[in-house]
Amino acid sequence: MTEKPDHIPLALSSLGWTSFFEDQLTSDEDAMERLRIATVHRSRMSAQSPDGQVKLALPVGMKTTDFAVGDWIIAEPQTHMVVRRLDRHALLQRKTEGARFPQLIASNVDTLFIVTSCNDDFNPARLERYLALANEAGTDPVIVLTKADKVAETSSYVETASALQRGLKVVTLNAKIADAADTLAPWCGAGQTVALVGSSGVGKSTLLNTLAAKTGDEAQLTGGIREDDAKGRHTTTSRSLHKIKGGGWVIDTPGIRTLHLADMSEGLDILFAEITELAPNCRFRDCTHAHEPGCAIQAAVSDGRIDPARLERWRKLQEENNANTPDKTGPKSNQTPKRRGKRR
Ligand SMILES: Nc1nc2c(ncn2[C@@H]2O[C@H](COP(=O)(O)OP(=O)(O)OP(=O)(O)O)[C@@H](O)[C@H]2O)c(=O)[nH]1
Ligand SMILES: [Mg+2]
Ligand SMILES: [Zn+2]
Repeated sequence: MTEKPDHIPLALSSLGWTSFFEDQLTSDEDAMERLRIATVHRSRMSAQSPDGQVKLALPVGMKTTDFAVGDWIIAEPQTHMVVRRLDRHALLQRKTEGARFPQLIASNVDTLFIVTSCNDDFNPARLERYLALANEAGTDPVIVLTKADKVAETSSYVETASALQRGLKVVTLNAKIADAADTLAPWCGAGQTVALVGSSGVGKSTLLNTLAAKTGDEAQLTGGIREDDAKGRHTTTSRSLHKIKGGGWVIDTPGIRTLHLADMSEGLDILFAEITELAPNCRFRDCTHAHEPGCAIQAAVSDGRIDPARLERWRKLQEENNANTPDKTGPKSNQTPKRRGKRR
């Protein structure tokens, strides 16, 4: 992206700066630049300032992997040398196969647009993983169903998606046309930051180009999908922050093949609220809701208040999350003998 000579300087607040960040500054940092990370590559980073994009310099000892797109940093005004990163109010991160540290997806995100299409990509169990991610980070999830123009009706998709979490917002759109920006406008106001996540080929970059009104050389690359299974080709390979036309900021991300769960127990509790809320009524505090007597969840399954398929998915995600989450409090929890006690 090049800096335009005729740009209008954006106020810091419209870039997402709030008192949460201002309060972190010490008095001698007042003269520093406040910048927002716009791109992170292996050996270079750029940031958005109220006056346009700048290239950042990194001091010895700081690594680009410590930064997420969306982070706020302070830097030396002349050299754009990073001084430090400010605390984040929300961080989207995920465990990747074999890696020691989680991969940082985006930070300081207000709303997570979980993008899927009205085709074979649509998968409730997969969407639940993204919902856990959003919940854990403290961002508001919205399910965005693209390619609504390719199907006769979208109501069955909307109905299934809406049932995945209490109060969940679901929208349908054609990512290629300007109407899509109107549909998403409630989450894209000045100072707001949204991020686009989902499988490859669902239309994240197409939607970004529509939201940011980017065409030609400025546009994010978009790619085709395979006809037989609707899978995309991993066109986008890095994360980047872009200005929404007449509004806030949007972060494009590469398509995710499999979102593994780790450190997401709170996110799962919010996602499966109907189970979380009933669990204290089970006779045993560590009830697995599988075969124990006096299980409130099994009772709710029997009388139709809880969908048995949901309980199965809850179990699978809990097990995966537990297996991937190191026990920070001491010895491995599965090696510690657990005392099964009556609650009352
Ligand atoms: N008809 C129709 N096509 C769409 C829509 N959204 C995206 N497409 C097409 O779907 C293909 C994939 O779109 P991309 O925007 O590259 O998908 P992506 O999610 O960014 O994919 P990755 O970068 O690989 O993760 C392109 O051919 C788009 O033109 C839509 O709402 N309707
Ligand atoms: Mg893309
Ligand atoms: Zn139970």
